[in-house]
Amino acid sequence: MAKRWHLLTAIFAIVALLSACQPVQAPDAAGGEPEATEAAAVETTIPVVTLTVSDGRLEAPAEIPSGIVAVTVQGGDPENMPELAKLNDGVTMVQVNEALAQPDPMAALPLVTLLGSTGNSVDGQVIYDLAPGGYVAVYFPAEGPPQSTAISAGEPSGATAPVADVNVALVDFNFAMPDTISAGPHVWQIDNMGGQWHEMPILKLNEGVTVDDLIAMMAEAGPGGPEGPPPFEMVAFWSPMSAGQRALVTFDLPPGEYTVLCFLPDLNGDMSPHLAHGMVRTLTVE
Ligand SMILES: [Cu+2]
Repeated sequence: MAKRWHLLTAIFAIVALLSACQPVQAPDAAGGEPEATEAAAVETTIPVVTLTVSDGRLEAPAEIPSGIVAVTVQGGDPENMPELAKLNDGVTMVQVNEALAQPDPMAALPLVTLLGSTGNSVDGQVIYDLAPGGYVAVYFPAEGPPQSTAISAGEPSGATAPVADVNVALVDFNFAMPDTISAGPHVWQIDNMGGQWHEMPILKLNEGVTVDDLIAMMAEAGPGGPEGPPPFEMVAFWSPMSAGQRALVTFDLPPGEYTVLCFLPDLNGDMSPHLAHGMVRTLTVE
């Protein structure tokens, strides 16, 4: 099959935007002093926002809470999920839609802040701490133009985020994370503490394939990346996330030895994939 494998294709391309100038998400407005008037034992349930792909069409609610929110996707392909992004200050949906209509939808990247997402979470959810304001859900169907839906985040949910037991910091250019974790479900907290965008595919390389092989294949490929069957199995995937963003997701990885790396181009530098700058490491699940 001619499917491109390094995921820098249109889907993630949108995302590819920019990096350098992503605003850091606003400080957690909902995280201050709890309302002390009610019984402290009452915990607010995390509201669930559902993005739906039905017959190739993206649907999303127009209004959602800000603060701690779970986002889930119904329908669609785990390897081609709708992505949620925040509109950068002053950016309008008209501008985003005009950019998405360009031959290269990468044109939308400077306009938004990518939140990152996955099709591999145990519960089908990703938890974010959303600043109030305008967001866009974007979906790149297998055929036809990109689709977008405007979403406005209003009053804080008042919910509290779960406590993570695996912490990953994405930096330029590495993953600060444990070398070894136990098998079974873990709540991962993913923070992009770098200066540009990063992603986190978790791969099982095919027998005999090395990271240097991947770097060479990407260097030889044309725009859009290598074609053909990937020389690895994608065990889990965290999609491109802008600098300053945080999310929580529950992964349940089977025991094994995995390669964690970032294929995204160095937008602030020579455009070579981050793994070529050393953004690759091994994760053992036992
Ligand atoms: Cu990266």
